[in-house]
Amino acid sequence: MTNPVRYESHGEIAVIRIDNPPVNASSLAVRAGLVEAAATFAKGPEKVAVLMAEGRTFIAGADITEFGKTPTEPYLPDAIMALESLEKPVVCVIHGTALGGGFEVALGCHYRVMLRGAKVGLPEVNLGLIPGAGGTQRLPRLVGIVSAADIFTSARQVSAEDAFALGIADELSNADPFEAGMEFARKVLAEGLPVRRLSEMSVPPTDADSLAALKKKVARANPGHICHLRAIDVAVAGADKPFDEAMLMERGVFLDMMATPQRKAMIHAFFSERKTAQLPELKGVTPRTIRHVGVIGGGTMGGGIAVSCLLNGLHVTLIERDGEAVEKAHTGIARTLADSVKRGKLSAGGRDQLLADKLVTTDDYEALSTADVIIEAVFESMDVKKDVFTKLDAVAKPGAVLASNTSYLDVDEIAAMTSRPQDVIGLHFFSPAHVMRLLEIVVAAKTAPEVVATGFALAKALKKVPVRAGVCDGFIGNRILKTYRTAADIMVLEGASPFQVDKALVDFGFAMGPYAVADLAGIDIGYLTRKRLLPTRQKGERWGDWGDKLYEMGRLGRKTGHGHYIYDDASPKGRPDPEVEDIIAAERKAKGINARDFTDEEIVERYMAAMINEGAKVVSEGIALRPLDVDVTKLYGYGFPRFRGGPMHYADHIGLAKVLATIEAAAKDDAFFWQPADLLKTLVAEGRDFNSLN
Ligand code: T1G
Repeated sequence: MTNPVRYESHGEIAVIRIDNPPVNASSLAVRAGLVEAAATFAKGPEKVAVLMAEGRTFIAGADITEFGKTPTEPYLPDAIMALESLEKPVVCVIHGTALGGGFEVALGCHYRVMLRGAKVGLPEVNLGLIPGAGGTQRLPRLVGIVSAADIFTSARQVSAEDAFALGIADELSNADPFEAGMEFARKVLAEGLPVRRLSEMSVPPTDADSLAALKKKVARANPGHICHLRAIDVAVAGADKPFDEAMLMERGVFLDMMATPQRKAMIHAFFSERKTAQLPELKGVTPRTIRHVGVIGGGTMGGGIAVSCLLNGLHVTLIERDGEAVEKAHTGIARTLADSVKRGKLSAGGRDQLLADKLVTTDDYEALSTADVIIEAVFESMDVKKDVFTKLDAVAKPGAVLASNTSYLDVDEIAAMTSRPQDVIGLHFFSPAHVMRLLEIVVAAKTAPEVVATGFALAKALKKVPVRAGVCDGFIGNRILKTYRTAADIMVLEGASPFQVDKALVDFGFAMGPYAVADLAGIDIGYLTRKRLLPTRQKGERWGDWGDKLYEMGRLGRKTGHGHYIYDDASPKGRPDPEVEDIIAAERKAKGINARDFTDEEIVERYMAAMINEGAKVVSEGIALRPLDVDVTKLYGYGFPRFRGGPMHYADHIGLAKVLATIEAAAKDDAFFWQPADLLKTLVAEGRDFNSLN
């Protein structure tokens, strides 16, 4: 184990330099190195020490790859105490992102210098944990419980300027980490600044109302999660205890959280979203340069894609069919950018500059002749798309990537409309395109590897989470959605209320149930999908028709104030419409179905079994490369609860045999719909899980 911590003597100043790429995670070697460096400094002639890191960031946190393994000493709290208990001052220099354990190390030092642009944070709750190396005990002693709790329950990154205003940073610097540290160390020597231990400070008084309000906000923002409130509770409990006792309390809660399925699920999500771009087919493949993006269609999707590109520094040429539509598209983009200004994500000057220098809206396809990537986002009709791609083939420069934002149509068929199928790919954005992080990269049969690589490069440029998908109806996300939505419809036909289904799934952790989602997306979307699929329906197949009835009644959901739910001033978030129950009861009667009761547990079991089963089929067919690609798709595009890790991770958690048993039991009522995937049966027979395929 090479020592990633180096000790240097510069006269009266010691420099402790961490070098543990890629993010200086506080691995066992780093922790041991810090303890050793502290001991060397204690015995050495130097009067002040600078703690800094090499590379792009100070310590970015505990080494997540060590989680789940047997903890090894020195533990991080002990390494931090070895620094804090020194009798000579230690100055920590923060650059990049000092997160989690990294920030906790900085809090154990006596002074903190931050480079401008650096950030600190305690994002442990994003991993199902709480700060476990003093973050819930030292930070409150510095900024008070409410400010500290806001930081460690929001997982937000605090800018250097804000950290300075809070007293977290003692100095801001534009120098490099070494120079910044040496300069402050010289100040410590010149002014005789003493050691200053947060563990010896008292927690400032806490305003009870502010704390109560924060707890209420945190609980509402993180339904189903356990770690956020546990973090606040242990900060409160430790505030008036001796520090050593407080630290033992924090460690106890930290180890509790480490043992939870939520922690395992959220670590799975953390690494999975980074693995989706790690594909053998991309090894050694150079993406094409992307500076100028063309967008065809300035509606909701096209406008959102244009805004996403503009906000990430790309030039955009947006095409609409005529002058009026061009004007409308431009106005829509300006309005969305204005919202970004309101939310503080963009300055007003920045918005004006984007509109003036980076955006062209026109009805002239010739303006696309220099575009590197052109994304079609027109009406979901194959004829319309074929017309667009025929025009693109004529004007786009050689090597331009021609992409369709289609959400389910056959990209091979679209590619065949051009003389350059190798340059055609699917880039399926999710609405709103400038907010939703998922990007399905749909690889057609003839798509060239560098075009795939360019799709992934565009995703990175737009800060999206890319998932590679094969060509089928609905690719990964919408194909699986159709299946579990049908499972819900069948349960409603068999006796469950749509409102009971929605509530059971919200209690499971979804942000919304399928019928609230249908109202949000528009009942007309479901109506058109059912009409499109009608010719493919097979004997024995069952589906719900009440959505067509609502459509014919003009009840299109939120946009008309009436769908499954009624949306009005009295109930802006919607209240169940009892008339929908009558419409469904009439449909059951017409179809000769005798309604039965469902428990919430059975609703969740069947809904999840359908999702998992289709996910297994999607992996078997190579539409998704691995189960983790299905998990990431559902987590980032469909509101799957992150603390459950995604449907395939959840299946491993409850056991694949249980999933198969649910499907086989349900098949007694409907053998057509409930057909267990071969992969699921194989894995159960072999005693393996989905993670064995990741
Ligand atoms: N441990 C191990 N590996 C890590 C890591 C970590 N903490 N963070 C990142 N990596 C790897 C990542 O897998 C990828 O590897 C590479 O570094 C670049 O990451 C005791 C218990 C720091 C903002 O939650 O938020 O401290 O794929 O692609 O976009 O209280 O990484 O290249 O092989 O994300 O520039 C708390 C998690 C831990 C921070 C950089 N810390 N990391 O983003 O690069 S818990 C975190 C991030 C803790 C203490 C508790 C980001 C980043 P590979 P990347 P990036």
